[in-house]
Amino acid sequence: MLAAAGIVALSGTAQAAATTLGAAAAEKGRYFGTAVAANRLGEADYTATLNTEFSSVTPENEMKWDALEPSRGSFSYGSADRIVSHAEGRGMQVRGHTLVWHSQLPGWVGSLGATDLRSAMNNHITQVMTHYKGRIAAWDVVNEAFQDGGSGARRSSPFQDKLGDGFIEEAFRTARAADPAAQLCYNDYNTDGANAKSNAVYAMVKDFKQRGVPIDCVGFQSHFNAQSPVPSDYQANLQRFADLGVDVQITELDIEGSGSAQATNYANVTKACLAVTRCTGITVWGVTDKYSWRSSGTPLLFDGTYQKKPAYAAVLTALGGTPDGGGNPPGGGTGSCTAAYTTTASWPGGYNGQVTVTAGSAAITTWEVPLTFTAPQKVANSWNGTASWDGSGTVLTMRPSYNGSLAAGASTSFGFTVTTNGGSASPPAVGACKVS
Ligand code: G2I
Repeated sequence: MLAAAGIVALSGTAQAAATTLGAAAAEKGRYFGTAVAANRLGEADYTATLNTEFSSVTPENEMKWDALEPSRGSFSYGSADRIVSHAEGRGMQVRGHTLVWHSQLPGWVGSLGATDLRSAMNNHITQVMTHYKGRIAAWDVVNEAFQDGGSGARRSSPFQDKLGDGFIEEAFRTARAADPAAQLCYNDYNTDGANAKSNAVYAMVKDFKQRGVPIDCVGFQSHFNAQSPVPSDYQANLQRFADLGVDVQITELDIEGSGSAQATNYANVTKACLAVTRCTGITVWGVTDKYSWRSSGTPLLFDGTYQKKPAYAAVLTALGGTPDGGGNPPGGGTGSCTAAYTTTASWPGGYNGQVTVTAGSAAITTWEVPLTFTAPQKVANSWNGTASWDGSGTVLTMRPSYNGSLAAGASTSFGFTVTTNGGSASPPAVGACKVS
């Protein structure tokens, strides 16, 4: 039944360009993520933008040591769990950030002697990774362990100072044992071009690969501004790491500035990732300028009122998508469409729904249909469309997953499976089909 519904033929042959960052990145085999703060998830515009545009999340502060293990052996997962469940409910992946870092470290860690510190570090990694086992795509196992400047030396930290250089290797080995399914990353800043610091990280990764120390990926934070611009060898630097046999990811991208200068920088970073086969995804360090850790530099893709900035359009275009002109909701398409709903199967506790989208008297290139579900219903699965949820988690907007073109009068269908979740089995309210 599902298989039959999944192969409904689409008319037309041209591929409709994706209209969101996540969908456009997916067409390139990559994710597009953002840092998320748990205490903003109640803000409707924040969550709507998150749910519509992004396919991966990184908790901005909620998985740091001070948040998760504020006192020794006592773990508090509440805020981090909220982000992980939000992501899982919407098919987004999660980057875990971060297990071992000199900053946001509770005071008790720094006062331990070497033996206790070693066991506290390994215990922290094991407990946290076990709590989230199988649910985190990639972990920043060790963050920012190297000094800035020309020395290429390790940064002083309780771990470095008391356990020596071997702490990084030990952390990665412990991490692999705790969740073998998670990608294990080393993450740092000012390593975005070739320099003494990135050369030192490169040497470490090369050594790890040669000796079989488990490492799968290197994160390039990519915090840029006038003093720290996008390096001209950005792509080459990503490539040399990838050539060591690790994935590379852009993990905390933000670029201070505005207008076309900012847009050009963002486009260049995006193109660099696309040009490196093993660059598997991009994460920007926040949804909106107003909550950025450096908001005065307006470094993100959405402004303080969640309007798309020129940088947004530049990234979307670089990913092969089509900006909708900055409006929200999108508009400006020509032609018209209608949407007709049928329940194709039902059983105690669930039903399958199907919506047929039909173009009006002119050909259309893409469409969207909003569906409002009755809480606590959940959409377990959908096919033949790209689903995005609004902030409240009740309105699902379906768009074409691949080819949105319909000739005049032609139809296509998408479908979904709903679980009633103990509530009513009423079908969704189907909003107007819109050409976008
Ligand atoms: O500094 C930018 C990033 C550099 N790489 C590692 C990232 O983890 C780091 O993120 C920032 C967060 O964006 C900030 O939000 O890390 C900062 C801490 O080092 C975060 O700032 C902290 C403030 O220092 C705290 O006072 C505040 O309570 O954010 C906390 C939560 O808002």
